[in-house]
Amino acid sequence: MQKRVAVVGAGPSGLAVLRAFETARRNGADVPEVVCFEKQANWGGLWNYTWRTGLDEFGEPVHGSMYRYLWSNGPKECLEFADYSFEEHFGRPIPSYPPRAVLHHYIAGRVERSGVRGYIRFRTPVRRVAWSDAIGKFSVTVKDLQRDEHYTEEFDDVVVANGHFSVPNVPHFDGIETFLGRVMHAHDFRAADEFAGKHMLMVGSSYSAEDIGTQCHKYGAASVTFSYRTKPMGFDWPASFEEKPLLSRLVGKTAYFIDGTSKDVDAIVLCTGYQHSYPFLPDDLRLKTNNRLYPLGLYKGVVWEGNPHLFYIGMQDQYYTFNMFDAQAWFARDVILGRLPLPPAAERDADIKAWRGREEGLQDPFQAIDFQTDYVRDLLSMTDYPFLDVDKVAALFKEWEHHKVDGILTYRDKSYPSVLTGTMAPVHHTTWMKALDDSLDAFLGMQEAAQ
Ligand code: FAD
Ligand code: NA7
Repeated sequence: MQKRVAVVGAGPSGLAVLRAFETARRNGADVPEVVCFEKQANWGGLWNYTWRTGLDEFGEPVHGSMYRYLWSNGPKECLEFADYSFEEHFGRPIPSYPPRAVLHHYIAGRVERSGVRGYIRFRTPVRRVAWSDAIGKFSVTVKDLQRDEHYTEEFDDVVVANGHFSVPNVPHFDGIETFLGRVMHAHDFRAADEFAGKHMLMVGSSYSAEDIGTQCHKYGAASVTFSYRTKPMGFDWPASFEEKPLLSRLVGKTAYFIDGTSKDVDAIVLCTGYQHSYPFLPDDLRLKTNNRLYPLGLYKGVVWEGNPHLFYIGMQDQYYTFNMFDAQAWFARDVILGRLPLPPAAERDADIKAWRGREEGLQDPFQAIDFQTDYVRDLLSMTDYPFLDVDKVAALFKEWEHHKVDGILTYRDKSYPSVLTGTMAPVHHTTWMKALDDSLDAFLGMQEAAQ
């Protein structure tokens, strides 16, 4: 009987898996039947923007954490798929920092061309995955939201690709319940316009704080205060920005910080990260980790230590994204196809520990970039994924870090060469601070106007 593989989620990670199997199939391999369950109505994961927050029309938790006016926070040249360049997709070179809709178009374009949409059952969240030792298979229970019916099917392998930036981590601060303004987590942030003229407090000091804070400034916020727990971001912020240590309490509209200083604010965005959440998995199959470069329990960051028929894609903290998901997907595919025999459990464990040991010694973002570069290189060395010059990608990531330090409001105006084609990206003729329309038409139209 033909083997069956279930994929949970049709975001960039799940789509990478579909594409990996389809590539093998088209090259003549005997591949399993692959079924991808996706709870949203379309593919693209977080890149599939929704205006909704809280629960969707079926009462399901809204997956989307992306907001309007979101532009890529890293150069597109660092995430380019090795087998599908931006130039091929758009028919011409485009600037280095596209807005969300443009990246969604690119992700979707590749999978549309490979014809994998038919493998996806949309509007079908996975509810339960159970392993049976007796039959050596998983039973996967899902809900067809449109029919309002559950059903269960059996699979030989399961690939978990449901993302880990959707279930918010929401700490409590004294007085927050009586704060006289709006409070939300970054997961529910949708548009900066409503905060024009407001004094904003961002709790957190990572990507969401930086990006939502700068975006509020771009759309007219009166001031942006960041509150950090461990260390400040330390950028050379313009005058209306300020970094404060941890928030200790709120009284009325006043935020007090642990250094005794205070600031009156109108709204608070808790940019306090996300929880890994796999409610459909039992404890012995469930990854439990914080957001980090090398979670424990996954051989090569992909194969579940306790059951090598279970795979996780995209569960690391991410410098690399789309092309790393591809490298992981090709690896998982080849393990499933039996092309890559797994070493004994003790060797797998030692390999995990070695990577984790190195991760624990990382001192700065540059070392972290090298770490993830080596991780991707390791995966690529084991499969036939097209050549990707990860050293060039790493060099671009490091340049990007320097450009952020040079100007946190101007780094998106820079251009980088494609690692695949060598073509230098054109400069977008509107600087990021002035580019208020984030639509695909505006981005590509502006591009035409510039030529
Ligand atoms: P996701 O994109 O989260 O996709 C997971 C999919 O699984 C979703 O479609 C979801 O509906 C589905 N799903 C979830 N649960 C179930 C279930 N039980 N059953 C069935 N389906 C399910 N990366 C970049 O490269 N550049 C950026 O600029 C960038 N900006 C970001 C901004 C924000 C605000 C966030 C939150 C992330 C950003 N990222 C960025 C990182 C992002 O994680 C990746 O780009 C990418 O979306 C991860 O893909 P994924 O498929 O692993 O997860
Ligand atoms: P991250 O990168 O996981 O960062 C979470 C931030 O939240 C980080 O600065 C944490 O501080 C902070 N945090 C977490 N808990 C608390 C509490 N209790 N109090 C104060 N601060 C806290 O998540 P992001 O949302 O920024 O980024 C995730 C993805 O979204 C990323 O890939 C982006 O591209 C977009 P710490 O430094 O741990 O002290």
